[in-house]
Amino acid sequence: MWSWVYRSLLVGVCLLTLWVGVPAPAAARDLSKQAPQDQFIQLGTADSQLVFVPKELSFHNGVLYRLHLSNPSQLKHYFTAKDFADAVWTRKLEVAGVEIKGQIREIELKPGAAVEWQFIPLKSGVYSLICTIPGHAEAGMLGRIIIGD
Ligand SMILES: [Cu+2]
Repeated sequence: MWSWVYRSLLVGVCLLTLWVGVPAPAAARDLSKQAPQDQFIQLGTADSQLVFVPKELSFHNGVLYRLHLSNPSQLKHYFTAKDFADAVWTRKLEVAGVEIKGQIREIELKPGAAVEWQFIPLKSGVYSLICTIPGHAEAGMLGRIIIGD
């Protein structure tokens, strides 16, 4: 009689342990609904240096970013980082009241222009950034973008 009670209790405790020990499935999260994290990059400088400021940007996978690009110089510049662009999901590109959705490959900024790019990095890596205007990369208009976990 008592052994039957003990055995039942033991089985009950084991079942309870199994039940408690099974993790619940993670709640699915809509990554596009995060509040964006702001980052800034300047293409060129007001005194006409051919540089990206900063020269290096760093992002984390799965985080929504709003990258503010601006060109304070007197020359036009390109933000060209094709492999980086392929490693992110673009939510939108916003400029002067216009929103552009879809994959972004390259952004050209005329003197004084500014644009906001919202994206979520998807793939870790170190990507090169370059301004493709002839002579600009040679003069130092190069950078690096890092995506990590
Ligand atoms: Cu340039």
